[in-house]
Amino acid sequence: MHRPTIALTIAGSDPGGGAGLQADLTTFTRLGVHGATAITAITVQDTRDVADFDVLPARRLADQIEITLADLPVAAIKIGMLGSAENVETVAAILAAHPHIPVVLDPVMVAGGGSELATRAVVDLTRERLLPRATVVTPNTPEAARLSGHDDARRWGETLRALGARNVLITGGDAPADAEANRQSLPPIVNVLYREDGHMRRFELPRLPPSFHGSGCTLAAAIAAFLARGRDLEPAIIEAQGFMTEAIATGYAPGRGQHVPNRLCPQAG
Ligand code: PXL
Repeated sequence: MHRPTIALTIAGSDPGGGAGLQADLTTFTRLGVHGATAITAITVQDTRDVADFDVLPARRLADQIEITLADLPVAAIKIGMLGSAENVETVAAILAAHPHIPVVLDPVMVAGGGSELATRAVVDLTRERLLPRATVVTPNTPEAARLSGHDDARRWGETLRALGARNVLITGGDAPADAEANRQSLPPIVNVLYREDGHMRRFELPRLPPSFHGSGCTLAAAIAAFLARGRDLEPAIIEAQGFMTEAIATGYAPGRGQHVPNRLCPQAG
């Protein structure tokens, strides 16, 4: 009996299928990985913005993760929106009992449309309790600033590593406000990896359209999928970025608002 590799996402639901849990699951599936899911929050949003969300009680989140880890051989975990300080604490406590599973931490703070998805307490506890457990943390630039507590972009990587993250991938996809008009002349996205051996590596990707939704989730989920499939971190990042490049190039707007990466794209690792 063939059993595919399994990855678990711990994330919030986006009913439109662009971001969050749905982005993770479609990415896992596209990359040949069976996706298990633990829901942290139920957002009410369309492709323009988040209207509201409910956070699941921490006990119910713990139940989902524990029953899954007791049953399935989960080879990697991706963490997205957690929704409450209690949920952060709960996930940290469970992960402490599973020290060998690689963890991709996407420190979700703000939705593509601008709504806040994390309180200050969530950010503070994520820094304290989850950063030290992450195989890699994948903040975009505003998230890197908030997590590291300062605005000096040259020191974000080193600060986050000093706070305990083994590897830090700072993603540069946040488009400037006038990006739509100037898309052709914009520089590429630069992602920077700060590695646990102290070295740094820059990656360039084609620029996104300005109003993109679910790209952070998709990249982090793709890294988790390749880690689950046994890649080392850097090859996993490179393959995940290759997948993203294709998904962005063929991205589409499924509704009246933002674009989403095309996770159905034909090329996949
Ligand atoms: O893209 C960040 C994100 C993560 N998780 C959920 C979201 C969003 C953005 O909207 O809704 C559930």
